[in-house]
Amino acid sequence: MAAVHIDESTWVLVLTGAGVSAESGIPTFRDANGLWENHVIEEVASPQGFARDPSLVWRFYSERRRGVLSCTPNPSHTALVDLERRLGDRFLLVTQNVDGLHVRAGSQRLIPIHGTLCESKCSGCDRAPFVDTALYLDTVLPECDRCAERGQRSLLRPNIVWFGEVLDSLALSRIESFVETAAAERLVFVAAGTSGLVYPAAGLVNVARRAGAETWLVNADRAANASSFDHFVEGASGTILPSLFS
Ligand code: BV8
Repeated sequence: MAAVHIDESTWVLVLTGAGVSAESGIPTFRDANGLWENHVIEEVASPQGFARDPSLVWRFYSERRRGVLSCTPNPSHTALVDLERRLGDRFLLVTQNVDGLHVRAGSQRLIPIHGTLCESKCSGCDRAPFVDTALYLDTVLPECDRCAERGQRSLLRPNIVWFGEVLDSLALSRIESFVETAAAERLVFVAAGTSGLVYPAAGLVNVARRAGAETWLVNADRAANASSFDHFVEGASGTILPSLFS
């Protein structure tokens, strides 16, 4: 099988999507055909959806919290931890996944660009997001105690970047500076387990290409942006990633 050549001048930027958690038993968005309980996910995973029916949105995220808490990392995740330990500062992992499995596998040089499922934050104040594995399945929804101290009422929300919300600018600039530094030597970009449909994540391959990167797609099928990659390795990431890097 094709292998990504790694030497002392190689920097590796990895982007993962729901496909790398599929072998841990977490259904991908494509598996669900973009639906949940017959709701279009983009509508539930949006500020408008939360404003319209916060109980429904909390049910959606609470059921996913319950799901991920019973799952464990798979060889896709551990392969990326091994690569990080081998490359150190010359490695960066950007994930679209909110399931926390990369952290549980041991990844440290990690940017969760779409947030973290088992964290909550306030929809009304700028308190920092906090770990929260509670399930909110009934109509009594969690409220911010800090806002309450000020006599205000604000609902807590999952610490997730919803459709229509901008990504954290600090995260994006951290990615850009990694690409810029790496481009001075040799940059390899690998996207794994992603359909290449959601932006700006799906555009990362073009950012890497403009910096002269060698680009690889590891996916069970041809992603929407597959033509932007130099190499396409078709199959399960849990099988491919452990032996992809020479
Ligand atoms: C933004 C958290 C600027 C939620 C997620 C209209 C209005 C507003 C915005 C837009 C609009 N139209 C378009 C946009 C932009 C929008 C977008 O891209 N929409 C898409 C649907 C067209 N993007 C945004 O809104 C982003 N923000 O643009 O801000 C802005 C602001 C206002 C107005 C305009 C612009 C925010 C995007 C972040 C959304 N949040 N996650 C949650 O998780 O609940 S996205 C969510 O869906 C995931 O995080 C993930 O990113 C995405 C699903 O993608 P994948 O991870 O790729 O998963 P998928 O199931 O699709 O694919 C899995 C793949 O794995 C498959 O190809 C499969 O074959 C493969 N696979 C399966 N098993 C395996 C495997 N591969 C290997 N091995 C296996 N074993």
